[in-house]
This record gives sequence, structure tokens and C-alpha cells, in this order.
Amino acid sequence: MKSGFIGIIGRPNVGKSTLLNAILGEKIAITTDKPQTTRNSIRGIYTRIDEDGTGCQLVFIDTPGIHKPRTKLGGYMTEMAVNTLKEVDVIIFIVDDVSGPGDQYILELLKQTETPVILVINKIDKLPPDQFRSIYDAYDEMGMFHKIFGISALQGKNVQSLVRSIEDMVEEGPMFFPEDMITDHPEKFLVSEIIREKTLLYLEDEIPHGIAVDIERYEENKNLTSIGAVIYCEKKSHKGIVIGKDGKKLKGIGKSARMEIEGLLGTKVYLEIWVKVRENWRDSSFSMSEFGYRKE
Ligand SMILES: Nc1nc2c(ncn2[C@@H]2O[C@H](COP(=O)(O)OP(=O)(O)OP(=O)(O)O)[C@@H](O)[C@H]2O)c(=O)[nH]1
Ligand SMILES: [Mg+2]
Repeated sequence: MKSGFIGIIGRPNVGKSTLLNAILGEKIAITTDKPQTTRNSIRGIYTRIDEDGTGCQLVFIDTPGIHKPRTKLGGYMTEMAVNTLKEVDVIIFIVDDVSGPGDQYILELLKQTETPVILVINKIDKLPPDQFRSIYDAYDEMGMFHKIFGISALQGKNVQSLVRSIEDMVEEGPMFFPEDMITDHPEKFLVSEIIREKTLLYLEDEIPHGIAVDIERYEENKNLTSIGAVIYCEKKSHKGIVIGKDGKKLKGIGKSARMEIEGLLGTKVYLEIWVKVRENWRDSSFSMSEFGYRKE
């Protein structure tokens, strides 16, 4: 048996969480078109066992996008991502069609580690071949990557060969998790993330950064899970926007979240959502900790 830990890092919005889901073939990490969607390290477990009992277990760690923090929460997110670099056997560094100063910063971090790094150029489905070539060549010239892959996480293109290549890189080791486990996060956490994803998808720019979801009630019965959730926003004016005219937006958020949660839990779901204001919570250690943004 082989096993290892793999960190997925990159700027916000490059497709780290989309790649994690593509590798697992199931959605455990939320993804949106808004930068800074992921706020915690999200662990996804990939296990392949052959008929002869040998195989490989790879624990992928999706991290928040590395960016210049403007709030305590931003600092926490970037710190989570940077710390992941120290704990893994292989690093996947993802870039996409736009390059930013964040990439330079990450490259400097990578130069300070001995851990092998795979460079992944994502979103090839929308990259013209000559642009792909020039991105590829620029990174190849640096001579610091174990391998370079062009993939489309969204379409699953080249994802299998990426995984196979990582299997070749990790060493003999134990199974860390049971064969059928795809994440070690509790369902309650996944539920709060689904609600946050739907909220972000329904909102315009700016407000999403100030959204947090707290699960206040979580009662599991045989055929019904009853959930009470609070969407926190930072300003009174944001509360109205989240609720929408005649409550329409909140209803939409609730309905789409409920449907996805029912799929996840395999039960009917009764979901109640309230919207509350917690001013400047992103700069309050107390509130951050309450919403689950604390060091484990
Ligand atoms: N066209 C295209 N879009 C992609 C691909 N992979 C991801 N995206 C899109 O890029 C956006 C960001 O994807 P995420 O997976 O949330 O990105 P992330 O790196 O996890 O972002 P943060 O969590 O904010 O750091 C979403 O709208 C995805 O649908 C891809 O291969 N092709
Ligand atoms: Mg993400």
C-alpha cells in the first residue's frame, strides 16, 4: 500500500476546489465564480484498491486561495494555506489563464520548500493553444517543477493522469482512513458550506466576503433532518439584499440548499434560515472562532 498527503494551493479562483471534486468524483468542496470561496482546509480522500489488495490512498488538502489579507479572516485563510505546505508529501500549485502578483508570492514560498511540486495549468478548455504554450514555457524555464500538467478541472480533462502521476510519487505507507471515506469533515460542516455556496451564488460582488453561516440546530431523525441555520452578514444593508424583495432571494437560497443537502444526507430536509447582522465579524477573533474559523 502506498499513501500520502497532497496540498492543493494557488491564488483565489484558479479552480482548486473544482479540482478536488473532480479527483474524488463527488462534490465535497464548494465552488463559486467569486474569489476567496474556500476558507478552511478541505480534506478529500482518494482510495484505490486493486484486486490483489494493494493500492494507494491519497489525502488531498484543498486550501483557501493565497492572497494579500485585508482582514483577520483573510490572514487566517492565507495562513491555513501556507501551513499546509509544511505538512504534505506533494504540492500541487495551480495557475490559470490570468497571472497575478499572488503567483509570484507563491513561487517564492515554493522555492523555500524541499517538497516536490507539480504545476497544474487549469482551465485549458478556455485557453487558446498558443497562450497555453507560453504559460507552460514560462513555468518550465524556472526548472523547479517535478511535472507540469495542463488540465480542465471543470471538464475532468487530464485529471486521471495527474492522479496517476501523484500515485507514482508517494511512498509505501499505511491507510489513514477507511476505504469508503471521502472526507473526514462532519456532515454538519458540509451542510453549512452548501448554504454558504448558495448564498454566494445568489449575491453580487462585495457582499459575499462578509457572509458566514452558522448551524444552530441539527436534528437527525430516520427520514428527516431538521436544520436551523443563520446567515450572518456584516451590514444592515446587506441583510436586506440577502433576503431580497418579498424574501425571494432567501427563498431561492433555501430551496437550492435544501435540495443539495437532501442529496448529501439521503433524507428529507427541513431547513429554516435566518439572516442576522454581525458587524465587522471578519476582524473579530471571537466571531471567527464561533463560525468555525479557528486553528484545529
Ligand atoms: N472554464 C473553466 N472554469 C473552471 C475550471 N475549473 C474551475 N473553473 C471555474 O473557476 C471558478 C473558481 O473555481 P473554484 O474551484 O471555486 O476555485 P478555487 O481556486 O477553489 O477558489 P477559492 O476557493 O476562492 O480560492 C468557478 O467558477 C469554476 O467553475 C476549468 O477547468 N475551466
Ligand atoms: Mg476553493
